[in-house]
Amino acid sequence: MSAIASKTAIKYHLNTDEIERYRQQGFLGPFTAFSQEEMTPYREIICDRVLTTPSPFSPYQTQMRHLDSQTIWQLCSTPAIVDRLVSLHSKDLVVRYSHLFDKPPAKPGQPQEEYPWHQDRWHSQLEQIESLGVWLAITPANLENGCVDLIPGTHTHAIKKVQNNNANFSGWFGGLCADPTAFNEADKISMVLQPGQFFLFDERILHHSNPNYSRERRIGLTFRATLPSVKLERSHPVILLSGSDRSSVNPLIPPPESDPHPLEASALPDAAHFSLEQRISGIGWHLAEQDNNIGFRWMSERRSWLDLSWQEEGEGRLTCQILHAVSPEVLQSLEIRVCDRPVSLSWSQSDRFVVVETSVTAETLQQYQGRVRVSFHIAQTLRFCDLYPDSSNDTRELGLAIHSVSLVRSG
Ligand SMILES: O=C(O)CCC(=O)C(=O)O
Repeated sequence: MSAIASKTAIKYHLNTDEIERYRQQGFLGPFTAFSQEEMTPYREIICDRVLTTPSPFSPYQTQMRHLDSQTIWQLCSTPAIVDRLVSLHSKDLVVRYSHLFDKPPAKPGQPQEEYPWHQDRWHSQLEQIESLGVWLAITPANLENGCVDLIPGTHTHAIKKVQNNNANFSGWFGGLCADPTAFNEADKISMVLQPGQFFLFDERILHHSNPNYSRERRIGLTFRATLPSVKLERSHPVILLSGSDRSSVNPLIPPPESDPHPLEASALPDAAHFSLEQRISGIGWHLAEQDNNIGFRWMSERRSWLDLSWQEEGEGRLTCQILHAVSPEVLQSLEIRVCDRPVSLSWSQSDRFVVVETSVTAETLQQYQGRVRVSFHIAQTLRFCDLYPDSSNDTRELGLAIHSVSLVRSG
């Protein structure tokens, strides 16, 4: 792998006033990287092929997609963004993280997706802040659909975080938000953006976004660029954005050359026996793990699903082996749906597993033509670090750990 990114002359310099403003405010923009027309095909690929497929490097389909989607990489590496990052920071830069913030329209009677006031430093273990943030609008981002709000100047100091049980606050923040007495919300600047526009921000800036009160989803791509010599806390690979990497402290991989594809029904794993350590076509799962040679995946969400190939006719018998549950209550709350229809479960215990079984009608199984979707629904996810504060630093949201799913013809 070449440790030198191909590069032409810098075209989109920031001037000294802009650099000074960035240093003082902790953010800068909006700038335009793409026209709205140019964004249309990018948005389609993101919605159809990226947000519908699992991320090979994260339990969340929204994260680290610059590593497996050429479209996401093209957006991150466009000169209008890279040149400005370079003129702010350094000519040697890698991308260490990306996240598609896909905010659905708020539904009446359900918690609304609001990102509380926070500093990204909370999530980052980097010793020094050597990290630049970019937020690029994939759809419009405005006051109605919850664009990002920022408080100028808050990047210079750490703001205390406090517990907040506001049901609207996104699970990404573990019930925490910035101490509301530590800043004045009236100072906020709202980043209203058209698709293709972006802003730059310091990872420590205090920011937030409201629920989406429009009828369309609001999608933004955010990523972090850092110096190649910053050793990352996780062993994720990085991709060179600009300049060269002489330090080799992180695994360096080349940019992706294609986009992921949801599997065709014929390419899906056979429903007769699917072990969750295999590549999964589905959403809401942590990366595969092993416990005493038994492969499994934890559910990362309250609804996790997978698709399997079903070429049979007639009724089927579905069996699922559950290896662990984050709590007995979470296990008891399990509902399974097959092709979006609830099924009634019978429960038993084998030596290692809790086994749930059900029969599924032929009509249900024929619904998706060759594909059967099995979805697991639980009342909540929990974190071991909250359940066992003295003995666990596992901060992942967890539900059930599933070992296998099997669907065979029964009639
Ligand atoms: O997209 C949003 O609404 C929030 C973004 C955010 O919190 C972040 O990029 O850290």
